[in-house]
Amino acid sequence: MTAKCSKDIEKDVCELKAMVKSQNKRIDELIKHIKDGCNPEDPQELESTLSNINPYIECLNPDILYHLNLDTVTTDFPKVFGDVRFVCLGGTESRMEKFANFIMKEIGLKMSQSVTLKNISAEGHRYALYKVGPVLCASHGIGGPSISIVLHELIKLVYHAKCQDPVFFRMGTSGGIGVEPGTVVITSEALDGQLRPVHEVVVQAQPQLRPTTLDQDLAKTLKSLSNPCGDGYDTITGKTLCTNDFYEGQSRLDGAFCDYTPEKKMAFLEKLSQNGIVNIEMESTTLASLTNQANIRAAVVCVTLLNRMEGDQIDAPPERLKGYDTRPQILIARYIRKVIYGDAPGEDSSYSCDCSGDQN
Ligand code: R2B
Ligand code: URA
Repeated sequence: MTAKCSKDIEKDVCELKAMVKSQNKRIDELIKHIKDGCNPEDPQELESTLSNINPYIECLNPDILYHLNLDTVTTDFPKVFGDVRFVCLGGTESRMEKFANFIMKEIGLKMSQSVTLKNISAEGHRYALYKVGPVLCASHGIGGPSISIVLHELIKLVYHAKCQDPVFFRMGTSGGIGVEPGTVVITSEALDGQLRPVHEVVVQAQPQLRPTTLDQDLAKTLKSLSNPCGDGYDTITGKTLCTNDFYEGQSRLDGAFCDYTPEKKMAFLEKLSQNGIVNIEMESTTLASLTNQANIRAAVVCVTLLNRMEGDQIDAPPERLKGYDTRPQILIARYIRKVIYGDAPGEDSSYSCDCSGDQN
């Protein structure tokens, strides 16, 4: 080994030691700050705070969370995931990887520069999953069926891990109804394609209608963390229409098929607006109903990419779309910091990312 080489190794070891020391210090602080979290004395003794969970799960050993590439025998869930307090979901893998790196900085966790965050579910080849201290970041794909599968498995994950009162968020994109593109919408009520506040699940050939109740206090707290003057864009609360299709389901004129007139399209959007609907997306009813069923607090925060009253195509320049994409993430990061550290609104660092502008 040359002198230069051993010097380099010494430097790396030094850097790693410093990094581990600072991380340990931060983790100690986090544990201290997390108010209603796990009992640090004995996390294994806690009970899950979830309700209505499938009783047959107890008979599974292992329980295989197939799409997340995890199972309860090879992973000690309470040990690995027991500290999770926030589960953040977004459409694409790359958005969630960027959010994971962003939230790591926001909550003050550090990693060596030569290390990258690991996608825990990479081998499942379906969804991405990152863990950053008390924050789990997962991708959910497009539409109800896709988010439903990952939610079943994430809910089982936090159940097996005995996480204490985890909060779930969807951070996404949407089409606005009569609002300025770039507006952030916190969903007050999620309605399905027939404008009902339900999520229809067909079980053994029978349709079941499940309520899409979202936590109103959580929505209010999120709203209170917005800062329209400082942010430079509006954050509003309103109803969200959740459809099973991006084109005909959202009354677009630019799908492969369209059997209605432009007048009918506009009449439908007007009807939505009159019902208090301010945006349209594709996952909110599923997220709301599954979390509601498990007694999990949840919120949906989506940025609008366009005003559907003015068109159907998403034609904003990529740079602008990239900026829009970060807005829900900034709000959710403020919430997480507030819960962990008690930050006052507006104390966060702003998020500028060099990301590739994924949408959904
Ligand atoms: C918003 O954007 C996606 C469609 O482009 C969908 O996942 C959604 O809800
Ligand atoms: N996502 C949707 O579902 N609809 C839009 O118009 C934009 C994003």
